[in-house]
Amino acid sequence: MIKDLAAREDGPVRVAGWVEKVRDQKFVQFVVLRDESGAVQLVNGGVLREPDADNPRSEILLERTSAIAELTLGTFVTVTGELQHNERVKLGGVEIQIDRLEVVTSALPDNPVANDSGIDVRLDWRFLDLRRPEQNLVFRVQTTFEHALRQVWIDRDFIEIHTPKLMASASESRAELFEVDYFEGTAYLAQSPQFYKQMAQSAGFGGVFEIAPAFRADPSFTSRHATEFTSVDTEFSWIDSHEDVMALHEELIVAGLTAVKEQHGEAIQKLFGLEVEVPTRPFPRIPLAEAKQIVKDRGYEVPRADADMDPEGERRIAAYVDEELSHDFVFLTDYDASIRPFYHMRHEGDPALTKSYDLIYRGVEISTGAQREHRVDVLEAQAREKGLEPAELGFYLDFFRYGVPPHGGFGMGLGRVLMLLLKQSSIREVTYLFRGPTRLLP
Ligand code: AMO
Repeated sequence: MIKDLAAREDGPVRVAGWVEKVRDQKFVQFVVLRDESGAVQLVNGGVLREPDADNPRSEILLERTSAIAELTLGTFVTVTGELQHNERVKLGGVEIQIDRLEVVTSALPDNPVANDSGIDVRLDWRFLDLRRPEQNLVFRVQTTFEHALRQVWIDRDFIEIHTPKLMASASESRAELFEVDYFEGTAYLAQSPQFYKQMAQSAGFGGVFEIAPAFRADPSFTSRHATEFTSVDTEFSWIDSHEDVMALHEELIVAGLTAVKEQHGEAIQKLFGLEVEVPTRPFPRIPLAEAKQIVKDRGYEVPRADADMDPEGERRIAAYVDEELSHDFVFLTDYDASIRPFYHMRHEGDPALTKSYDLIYRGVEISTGAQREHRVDVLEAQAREKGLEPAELGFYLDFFRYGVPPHGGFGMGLGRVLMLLLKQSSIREVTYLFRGPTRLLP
């Protein structure tokens, strides 16, 4: 790997990578070669443009000179040569004097992705876009973040589950449901593993987690919505309230960001100009009604008093938390039952409020969590209240008819976390292959 060259001693080496830059000067040629780990400068000091009868290596030198002169950017080559440490070389302090350069696969000369290409061109040519070091880093960060979360779950003895993405009914709002032909009937793409992660509680699994695709037929073109996104889900038993869910949530976020800082802090600083900030625990908690009042007192009224916090409200409450409490995260708690799904548990003393929360990170909702209602009669009544007939919920209600412990969990959008962590303008930048209302390719 190219990144390991600096630690090696001078001497013969063999490297492979993509041609990133060519400087073809009269007496010397330079090539910058990149692989997924880094870049190195190659030098051809034996430039020969005309045959030289006195030079026994004339033919080899001529061939090498013209091969380098003809290299197109993005061509994949292998090179053997002499590694030399040289402090004056900015790129890693080493260079390779080329002995032999072999083109493995050449690139078309008209690379459609230039540095200033717009997001749509870059997404059309995502494989070329992903060759950029900052894009590569996004997915290394994602790998580290997911790994750290998995470690927390595994340390707590949770079980990883893989729930079906083809379903017979909706699991969240019916308005955002993708329908697919399914033999003689219809199936729906899972919007969330909600029902199945709760099923694991009735199945006696204790704690479960899943990191998997979720689908929402949401026609919006915002920077935070995708029609297919990666949902980070967990659910666990024996909780007293949504407080327990928030405590696990904090632990996971802190573990994820600590690992990202340790493993990629320097690279993130270099490529994104950002310091990774690991939040302190506990994260601030503000009941939704109070949060609305705070933003109102600061000059912004959430459009409908009985509605969810809108994006502007989220930005404003986050600004307040940042100013007053110096925190990037805030749990908005105790949402009105009228704006929450039927399966959220309500407060004993105040059934108009749910034991639920949204987690806001740098002004954007990244997660919803709650304690779930586990008493089947209450669950049925809450479903009816939302216009859902218990018969429609068939198998789901059965989970609660054979003994189920109190439980709760959350779902978190992985793309949103990455977007906010790396301060990117859109979820498109941090999704391997983005899916939106007008994008199904590549
Ligand atoms: P909710 O619908 O709030 O809750 O979704 C949870 C989180 O998933 C992410 N998300 C999205 N990300 C990108 N594009 C979308 N279209 C999109 N929709 C949602 C968000 C959101 O906060 N079953 C509950 C979770 C639970 O209670 O366990 C649920 O799905 O980051």
